[in-house]
Amino acid sequence: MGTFEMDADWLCFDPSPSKPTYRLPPGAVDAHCHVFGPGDEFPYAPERKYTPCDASKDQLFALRDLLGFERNVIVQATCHGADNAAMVDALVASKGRARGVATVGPHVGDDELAELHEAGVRGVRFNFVRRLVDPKPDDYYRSIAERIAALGWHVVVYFEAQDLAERWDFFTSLPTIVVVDHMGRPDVGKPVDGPEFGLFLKLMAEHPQFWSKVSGAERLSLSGPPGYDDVVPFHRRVVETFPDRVLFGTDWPHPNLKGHMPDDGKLVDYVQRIATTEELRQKLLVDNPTRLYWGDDT
Ligand code: 0GY
Repeated sequence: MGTFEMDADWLCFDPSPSKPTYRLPPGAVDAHCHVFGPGDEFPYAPERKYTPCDASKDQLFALRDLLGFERNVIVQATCHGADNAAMVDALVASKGRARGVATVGPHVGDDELAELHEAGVRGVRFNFVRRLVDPKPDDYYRSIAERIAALGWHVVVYFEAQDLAERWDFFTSLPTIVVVDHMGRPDVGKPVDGPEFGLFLKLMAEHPQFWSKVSGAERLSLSGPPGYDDVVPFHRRVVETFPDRVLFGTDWPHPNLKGHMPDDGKLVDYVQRIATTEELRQKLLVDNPTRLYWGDDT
């Protein structure tokens, strides 16, 4: 047995996902995914709120190839805290085919930031989901944002819809592009034209530095698989209203899912339902993530 035992109710990712019927366009990017450990090599953080099953870089790259993506954006998961070693190891092994989003503290050294940049990190993640991280004051995050703005990086924020009003002034004062994970986790049992999702759409409309990931259908859905039908109108609205500021990601290996584990091949097929023209899919899957994460490639 390894050093870490996954939580008793942890659902491990699908070990044999289907090949999508939808053929991804050349250059497609899976812009939200993670690596977990392996814990024996890259220990999970003492302050973590969950212990997952291991999900290695080699398993991620095999999935990338099966699904037909060319590139990944690997987002630091909270089970690794601010130790970015597993994510950086994956970036280096990808040979330029992955970029990263890191977790750092306000006192991170200039040398460490330079090393992260060299490895392929282009953003930091601020996580406001209380079941995942202990809350920290706004100034903690503000000082990180000021440090990383100088590198041309952006901020990725993860929060739940009911917290947006309270965080609005802070979010809109950040000095960088701000990418919102999973569309700010709307309650899809509420109307797409209602006030809760309306506030998120207003954020995107009034603040052109905001981007949204149209990801997490399997996480947000109340109706569940196979179609995640109740999430489609929300994702579609964001894709069609802000086609140049949306990203798609599988969210593999799907931390903290309860009830079911998605077939990642079917998640790729799902993209056709939320981006209904070739032009929208080209922007969502290729042009937008390439501009944001590989824009400085010469
Ligand atoms: C996600 C969502 C979750 C977890 C994390 O870093 C994490 O631990 O992001 C979640 O539990 O909702 O996007 O991976």
